Amino acid sequence: MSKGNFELLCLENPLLDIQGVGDASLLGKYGLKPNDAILAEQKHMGLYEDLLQNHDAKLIAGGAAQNTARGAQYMLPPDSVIYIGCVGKDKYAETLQEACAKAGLRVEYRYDEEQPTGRCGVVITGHDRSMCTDLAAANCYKIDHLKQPEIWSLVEQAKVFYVGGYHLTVCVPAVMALAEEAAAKDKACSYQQRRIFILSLSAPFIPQFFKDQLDQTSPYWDYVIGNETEALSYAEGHNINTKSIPEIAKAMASIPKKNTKRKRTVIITQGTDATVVAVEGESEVKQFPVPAIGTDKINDTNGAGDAFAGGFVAGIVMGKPLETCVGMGQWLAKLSIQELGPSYPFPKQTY
Ligand code: 26A
Repeated sequence: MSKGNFELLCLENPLLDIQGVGDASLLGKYGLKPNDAILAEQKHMGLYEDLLQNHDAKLIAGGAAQNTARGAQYMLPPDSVIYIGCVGKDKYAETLQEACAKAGLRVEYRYDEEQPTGRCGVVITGHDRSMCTDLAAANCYKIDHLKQPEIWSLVEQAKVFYVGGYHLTVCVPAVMALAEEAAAKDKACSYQQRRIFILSLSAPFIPQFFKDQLDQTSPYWDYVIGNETEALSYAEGHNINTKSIPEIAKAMASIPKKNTKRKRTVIITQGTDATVVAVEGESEVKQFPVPAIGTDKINDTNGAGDAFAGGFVAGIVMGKPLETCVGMGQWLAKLSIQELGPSYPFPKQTY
């Protein structure tokens, strides 16, 4: 396979997942919902030790967009994907680096001097996963790092940017620098150069509590990816008065856009229900059924959405048609839910 040229650059929060199987009483103890993603408060800080000591928790490389980046690299030629974020100078960072190296993902971390690497406590109950994140060093990403000449040159050579919406809690200037870079290059260069900005909605709390930050980015979305709960949360905060996912997708596709040369595409996954895709200016919203999988084959759903995004974005980088990109996303998600946590099978399978 020929090598890539780091066409895809991803930005977000590198985290180590501390994942264990729990029950209603563990969720209750920390006030967690069965299927959610939240930022940890003081009352959650005992969860991590609790998972490790009492729930046989495993340490697995996580961080939503880092999972997506590993997933995209899984499907692309070597040297296709770079991931950027902030970690501490500790063992957890080494674990993350090893996992990324194994996946062939190039990371360009900022190392914080004081904070430890971020952790995400993941409580698995059946096919649900509850995530509680202590960002720590991941919260210390700085635009100065992105603007360092050796990092910025990687930005300049990339063709596609993928930003996890979770990063809107951390460093909006870095997100906006990538968004503007994508739009600017499209203006200056020929259309074929395909500088594309993709954002993931990440979690319902992002449209809810980081609405202003998210709204700054929306004119730049060439693609926006989310699941049904995130779409509903977006609709609620944006006067989209419907609970119909296709209608919400359509409304999101029609938000005014900076780069008018490329139509916006909105992709909403719905677990085992069909993936909904709306394209700006098209009246028909497409639905792509999800290939079935026996429930006995599901290990856990942690990272399923990230894997979908990884496969989808790999398709975009390869310049594949929309239906192929969706198929690639669904395929990778199906592989990932059969693994422990946000992981992909080795030896590698091919699409
Ligand atoms: C800012 N927050 C809350 C987060 C995250 C996060 N990644 C970045 N920022 N909260 C959970 N995750 C990651 O989501 C993956 C599953 O989709 C977890 O680390 C997990 O691997």
